[in-house]
Amino acid sequence: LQTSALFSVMGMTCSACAGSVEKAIKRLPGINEAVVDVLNNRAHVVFYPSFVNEETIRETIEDVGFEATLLE
Ligand code: 9UX
Repeated sequence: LQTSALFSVMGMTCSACAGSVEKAIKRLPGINEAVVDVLNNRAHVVFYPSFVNEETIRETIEDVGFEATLLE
């Protein structure tokens, strides 16, 4: 079964930023979809919780250089 998470991502100033966040998330195991919205500072991720969890995704976004908070 898959689940989804919504993150606040602060510090993205261009669409290439959003692209690099999406790419990093999609490199993780168990990711079905990642959509990063630079205008609204959000990342929506659909994933399989047996392979990856919210905190790993959050830390991955931070590793790219942005401040990420799990919203829901
Ligand atoms: Mo976006 Mo470019 O914030 O280096 S500005 S990727």
